[in-house]
Amino acid sequence: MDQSAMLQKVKKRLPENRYNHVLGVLGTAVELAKRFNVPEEKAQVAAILHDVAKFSDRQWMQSVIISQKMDPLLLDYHAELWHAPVGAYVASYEFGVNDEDVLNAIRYHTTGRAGMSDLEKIIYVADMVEPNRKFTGVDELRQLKEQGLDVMMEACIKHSIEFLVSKNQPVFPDSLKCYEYFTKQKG
Ligand code: DGI
Ligand code: FE
Ligand code: FE
Ligand code: FE
Repeated sequence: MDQSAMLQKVKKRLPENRYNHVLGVLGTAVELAKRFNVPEEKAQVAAILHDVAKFSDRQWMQSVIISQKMDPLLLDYHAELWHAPVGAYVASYEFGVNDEDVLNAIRYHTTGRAGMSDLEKIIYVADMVEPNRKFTGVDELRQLKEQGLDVMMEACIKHSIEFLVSKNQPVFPDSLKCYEYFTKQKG
């Protein structure tokens, strides 16, 4: 499927503000892909599809997690996390995506994980800093692109974990392992 067909199909599945977020992620991901030498086309497909399952039925997502043998721990955590791995499944089965790096970028865009590829990092940070995002501190995160993709990714995962902790929310282990991965490198 070509990218304009993908965009049309995604548009039909999402409310207008969520579709605008997808377009924001697309623009930011392309910019970061150019800057950090990641194939633009992979960044485009991952960005277009990253939230494809955001409005999927909860019961259905639960059944996909079980039938596809995804991490069962997901079911013990907030259902908001499910659209990322289920989105990778939809990208594969409904959109014909078979590039494993693109699928991983969709799969881990909400939690992050240890040992992310550059494409995974780009989608994670683009999701967080795209132009429609307005939270306190987002401009500082945007500026970190000048200091490199790892600096930007580390700051973004740290911000996400701090936000969850401040709201007394549980943090999914992949997010903690992602944080640990970056901080450990520096000893
Ligand atoms: O889908 P988006 O809104 O564009 O963004 P997202 O996929 O990064 O995150 C969706 C939500 O998931 C967001 O409100 C924060 C939440 N979230 C991310 N990581 C964790 C989490 N919630 C819990 N409980 N634990 C996590 O580790
Ligand atoms: Fe998402
Ligand atoms: Fe995110
Ligand atoms: Fe998103």
